[in-house]
Amino acid sequence: MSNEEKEQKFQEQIDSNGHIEPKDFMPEGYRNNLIRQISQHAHSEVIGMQPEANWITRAPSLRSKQILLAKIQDEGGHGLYLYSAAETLGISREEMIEQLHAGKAKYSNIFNYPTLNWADIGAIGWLVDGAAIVNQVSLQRTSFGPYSRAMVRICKEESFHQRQGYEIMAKMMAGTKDQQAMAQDAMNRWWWPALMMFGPHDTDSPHSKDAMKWRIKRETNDELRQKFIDKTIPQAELIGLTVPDADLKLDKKTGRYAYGKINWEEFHRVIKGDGPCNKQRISHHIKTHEKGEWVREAAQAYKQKKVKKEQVLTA
Ligand code: BYC
Repeated sequence: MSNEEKEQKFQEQIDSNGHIEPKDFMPEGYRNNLIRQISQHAHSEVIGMQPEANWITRAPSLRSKQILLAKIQDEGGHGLYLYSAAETLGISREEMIEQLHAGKAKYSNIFNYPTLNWADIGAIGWLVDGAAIVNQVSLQRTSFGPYSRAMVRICKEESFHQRQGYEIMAKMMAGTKDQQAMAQDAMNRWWWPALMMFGPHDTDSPHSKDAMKWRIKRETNDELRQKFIDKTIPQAELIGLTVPDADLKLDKKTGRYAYGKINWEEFHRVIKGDGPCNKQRISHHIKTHEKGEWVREAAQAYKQKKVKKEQVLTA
């Protein structure tokens, strides 16, 4: 088959909602777009453990500590599924980590903001995992098989994360005046960065056109952001939180909310490395990665020993 015929067959497979598997033919642009997106997704899961881990020792009860520990462990697991999915495209985990440490690979804007108090843990679960799940439910139908299957597993855990965050916010809103003020303050600080998680508007999103044609993305950045807004505002109102956007307006006919202007200058500054916590997040990752070298070496040595033993037994 000529390259053109292969590309046509590839696109037909995608258009008929089929999956592309690692050993199938794929255009280089498809492979590179996926490596970029999946590795950045994996880095987000792992870097996202840091702002939450900050509160494990200060969780207000044994129950909340157990829940937070389980959630953070889940995030680490999500990162591992995703690194494995990216590795099937021909990049190694070491290369992906190097790109992260060198500032060549991005991770979600949202994890460059600090967690100042317990209400922030509620806001992350409710808003950040809430935004992530809207995006990830859509990605369950992505065209690349290993990414799609990883998303199915991840979504099951993500909905529990969203609920634990909402529970924290609901409890605080049913508490003292000080607790209510803390919850509202967390809402004020996390709302806009959560909307930015969906990426630039469709008209300013360079990767969207190819990603939609190849069904890597099934819905656009703006479509997903709108879904998140429409589903989250009633949840905020139910527990008495005010959404910090004076321009919010419900269109009663469609059930959709018009919303105010997003500060894209802030978004671009943060994803280029100049957010409140970028340096701290990367230097912590580098330090922990270096400290963990003996674990990787031991795992490799164990694997080699096992392979040798199997070779002796089957000789
Ligand atoms: N943050 O052309 P565009 C979680 C970049 S973690 C930073 O629209 P695309 C959790 C983009 O990379 C879940 N950068 O790109 C974990 C591109 O730059 P490059 C995280 C962003 O890829 C722990 C440029 O802007 N979820 O749930 O078509 C605790 C142009 O953008 C962002 C995912 O990662 C951003 N928000 O669309 C708690 C979802 N947005 O690469 C919770 C998977 C854009 O050219 N990813 N950029 O240098 C996606 O769905 C897509 O990659 C995006 C962006 C919708 C994010």
